[in-house]
Amino acid sequence: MKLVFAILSNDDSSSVSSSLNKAGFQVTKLATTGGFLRAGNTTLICGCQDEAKEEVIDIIKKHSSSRTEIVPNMAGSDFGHFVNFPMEVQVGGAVIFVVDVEQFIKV
Ligand code: 2BA
Repeated sequence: MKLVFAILSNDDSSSVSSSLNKAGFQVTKLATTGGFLRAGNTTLICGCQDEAKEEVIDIIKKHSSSRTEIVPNMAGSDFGHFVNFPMEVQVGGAVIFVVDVEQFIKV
């Protein structure tokens, strides 16, 4: 058995966890914070059979793949006005750890 930890953007967490559920995998969702940016992210924990590991990773990849989005960016001008310069930012992506499970017990 494997335990898959996926650290991903909060924006992608619902789509990833519901897709895992639909495919028959159980998921635990933790509200976490990145140590570097100190921004909120989501950590999903998913226990699965060894042979299902690739399917779990594929679902996570599919629903959290890195992409660019245009976001509004207000900048002050020399004339005291604020000007809107939309900018492209990289969002999404996931950091995935897969570990072996020694025992899985439900009591
Ligand atoms: P990523 O490498 O994509 O990491 C996204 C988040 O995944 C991290 O958030 C952290 O919560 C988790 N994570 C990544 N690698 C990990 C590991 N080996 N062990 C445990 N958790 C891990 P943040 O720590 O807030 O980092 C956000 C982004 O800032 C990182 O994106 C990376 O692009 C950059 N970054 C992180 N540490 C950095 C550093 N020391 N110097 C420069 N850039 C850094």
